[in-house]
Amino acid sequence: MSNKSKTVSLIGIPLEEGSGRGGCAMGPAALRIAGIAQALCDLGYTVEDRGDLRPAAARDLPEMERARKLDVVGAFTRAIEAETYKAASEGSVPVLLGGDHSLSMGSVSGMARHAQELDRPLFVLWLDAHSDFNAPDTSPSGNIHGMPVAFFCGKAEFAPILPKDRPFVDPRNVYQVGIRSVDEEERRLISDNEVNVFDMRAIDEDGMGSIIKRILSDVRAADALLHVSLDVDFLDPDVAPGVGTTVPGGATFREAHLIMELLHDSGLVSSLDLVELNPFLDDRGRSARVMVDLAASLFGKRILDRPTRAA
Ligand code: HAR
Ligand code: MN
Ligand code: MN
Ligand code: MN
Repeated sequence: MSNKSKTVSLIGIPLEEGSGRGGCAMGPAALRIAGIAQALCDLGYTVEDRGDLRPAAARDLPEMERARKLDVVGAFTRAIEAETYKAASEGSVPVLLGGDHSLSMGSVSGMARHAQELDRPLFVLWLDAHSDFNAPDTSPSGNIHGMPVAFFCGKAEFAPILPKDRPFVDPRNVYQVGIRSVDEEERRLISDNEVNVFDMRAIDEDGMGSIIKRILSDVRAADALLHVSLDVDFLDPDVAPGVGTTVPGGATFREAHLIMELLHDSGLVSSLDLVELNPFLDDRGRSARVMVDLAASLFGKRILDRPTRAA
């Protein structure tokens, strides 16, 4: 996206109940302290911080042993869906400051509603160690942050969180990159549903640049909106230790940085999640700063000017 005159809406999501442990609720504060607003201002955007969403737990949602804290996560899903949709409809780029990854149930659903109104498809780039395609009946943990992709693709129903007739994302329009931790039944689900998965082996064999360029050319060919969801654990734990579910062998800072620069050059990104940052587990704010730096690159920060090459 090209900066000047564009508005970016920061939406804080102090949600940790989807993750089964404490800490992610401090994520929005850490991202703000690490300078997310200033970094985007410096790039020429109008930055509007909409503060933190803090909905009351939904009393109509049942307790489910296989979907823990559904009343809290469901209430957030509704509030996030509405706020993301609203920001996008007003012409700004929603940036969700997480918060655990269950927040994407709301952000992606809100963008799907926006895309439907524009009569365009929504594609999702999922940068994560995990596929997050569990459903309550397949999840080994019952933690909802392992289920958002199945939810926004219409493949995991809990109890009626959002209207049944809402638009879903076609799983064939979901591209997962960095994957290296998939549960047994989840493996079958992502393959049956034809999710595009680029695991670490694919990255090592083909290179990050060529994979991302392929994905971006699919997005462009479909004239789609693109939502990017960046989980801290996409990165190697040496780069970003501030997350509850580290998995060794993750993306390097250079690979992540290249993705962000290619995304910026493409001009295709319409919304972004920054998720799973757990400041309680971080090392003197290092992971928070890495996330802000990557976001800045996605929004156009660059080291040198160079002629833009076709992606
Ligand atoms: N697959 C495991 C589960 O469903 C772990 C999911 C962990 N998810 C995240 N977000 N940390 O990617 O319980
Ligand atoms: Mn995740
Ligand atoms: Mn993850
Ligand atoms: Mn950069």
